[in-house]
Amino acid sequence: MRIRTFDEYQTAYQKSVDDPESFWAEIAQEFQWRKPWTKTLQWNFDEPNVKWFIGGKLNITENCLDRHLATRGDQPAIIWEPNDPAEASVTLTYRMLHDQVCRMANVLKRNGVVKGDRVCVYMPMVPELAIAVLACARIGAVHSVVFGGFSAQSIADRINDAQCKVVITADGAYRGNKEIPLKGVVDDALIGCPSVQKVIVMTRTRTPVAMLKGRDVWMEQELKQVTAECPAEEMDAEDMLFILYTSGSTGKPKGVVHTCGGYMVYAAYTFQNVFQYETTEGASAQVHFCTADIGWITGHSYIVYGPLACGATSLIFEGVPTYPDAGRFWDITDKHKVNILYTAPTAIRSLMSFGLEKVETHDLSSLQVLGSVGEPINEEAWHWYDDHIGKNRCPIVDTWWQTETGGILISPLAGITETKPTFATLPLPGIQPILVDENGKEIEGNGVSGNLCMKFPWPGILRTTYGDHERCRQTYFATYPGLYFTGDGCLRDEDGYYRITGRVDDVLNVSGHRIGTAEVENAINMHTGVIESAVVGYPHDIKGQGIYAYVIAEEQQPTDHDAELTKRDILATVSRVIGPIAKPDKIQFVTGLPKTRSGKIMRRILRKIAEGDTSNLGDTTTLLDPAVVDEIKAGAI
Ligand code: 6R9
Repeated sequence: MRIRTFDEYQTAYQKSVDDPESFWAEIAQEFQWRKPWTKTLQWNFDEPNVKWFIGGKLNITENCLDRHLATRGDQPAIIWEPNDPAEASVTLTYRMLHDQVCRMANVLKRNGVVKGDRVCVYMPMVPELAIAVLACARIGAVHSVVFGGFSAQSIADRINDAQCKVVITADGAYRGNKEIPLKGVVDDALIGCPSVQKVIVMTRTRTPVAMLKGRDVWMEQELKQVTAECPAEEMDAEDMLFILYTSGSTGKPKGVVHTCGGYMVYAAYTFQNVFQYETTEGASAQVHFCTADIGWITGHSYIVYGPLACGATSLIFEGVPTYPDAGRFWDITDKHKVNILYTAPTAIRSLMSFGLEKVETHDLSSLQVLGSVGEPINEEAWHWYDDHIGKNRCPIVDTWWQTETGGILISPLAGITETKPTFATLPLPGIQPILVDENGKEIEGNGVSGNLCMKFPWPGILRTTYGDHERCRQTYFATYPGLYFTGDGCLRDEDGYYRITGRVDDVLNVSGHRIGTAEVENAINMHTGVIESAVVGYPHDIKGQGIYAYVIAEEQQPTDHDAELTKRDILATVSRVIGPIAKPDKIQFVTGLPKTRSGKIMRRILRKIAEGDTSNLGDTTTLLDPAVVDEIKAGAI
């Protein structure tokens, strides 16, 4: 499964196109299956219906844990670095992790969880989060991890959509100098979640929490009641492994569904090859540090499943890049001799702004590979990363992919593919990108740009959106019939290299987090006194994109002081409804929005104004009331 040269890449790529089934079958054979599959692939993108390794039986935790015990039982599987550098870090070997996952799985069973049940996980970035996720997989329960920054309302929506039976959480979380009362947030959420029968609470911050008799149990006490004996449940390759909610251009976030067999094969294959992870055994195993939160797909695939399936050592960091100071990543790199660092452009840009002093005081010589993910990386950040972190000796892999794709689709292979700043470069074996114009017509050749689609399935592609298959079809497979539409715009240069230019739909990418403009608008509109709003993105130096909200308020002539207070209230409302990550950076009060005669908001115009580019707003004659444009221009922030 391991590619070592560019020639091998080209051969593998060609084979994956000529004969995808035998290509993937060969790779899948390297895993541990209880029963082999009878048919490798069955698919159509019309319904859509995609199935890989049909009839195959396995348990992903046997592949991530049990099968490593004989050869690397004493190798660190997880290294945990706490938020506070003064607190001791924790190392869990494969044997210890196996033991703890089995115990936690037994705790779930004790609390009534059976195969197929959905379990919501709302936890800090502690080893117990990875353990909870794997414990679900061990017994065939479906995990739905919700990022610790989401609000009670967002948790409730996700729990209700998936009808979760159990929630796993902690009393609180440390993030930088903040303490977040996770259990309190869960309590608020659960007021409206009748499906939840049990809440398992880990202690982390030991903040006082309400513990409801009959519903809430302490994780530590439960763990005392169980053994470390827990045979893995036999799963079908196409049984659901997890649901992960992500934002789209309309409505509420949708639950992207990944299944056991294909996801495992794809996460592991891409981890191994993109980062060129050396699976030398024992204490000298390479240390992989992915800075994402396990609440996002990057954490699922490249902190938990991909690395563990490959027998790697994965570092979990609880805190933030700037606490206690902006040298924290470099401190961790030095302390744990990190070999692979995988982070987001927004973090790089933020750390750049603190200057080199925090970098140069640390030994970064252990680094061998650098990765980037989540949003387009700008040239300046790419070079800073290359010059000052990698010291021009570490290949940078700019990895493009999505929650829906399960793993990386377009990326260099570290040290193998020649890189080019800001380019995700070439498709991985098995990936067949195609650029299309507005009408779905293929744009052939090089030196072209268009909307990025995929014309053939890979094992990690989403199977459905939970409880609403039609929505999955509509969102990804209906825009261009016969193709999977990514929602991204893309350029293919003269060398056939791909550069992702950003979303072409109404999805924002703020600090690498996906947020739908409609979601933010709905939240703003829930604020009393707001009549209507329109939200667009604008270029932001650190976050990549900032959120710009145009708001029509009932009170049309407020004093500056009142307007300021209302803005703060709107921010508080958005925080409550979605979470702090969705708070607009700028709010402009307007008396009207540019709408077409059919009532559609012309976001193109609002985007231009938000970008500060008002010289050429294009055709505004089709607007219902062209005068509002001048007013908005005049009041732009
Ligand atoms: C993995 C992840 C997906 C969206 C995607 C695209 C953007 C991700 C990128 C990138 C340019 C990269 N994106 N990686 N854009 N270059 N290397 O981030 O998943 O949260 O679902 O976001 O992020 O716009 O469509 P997700």
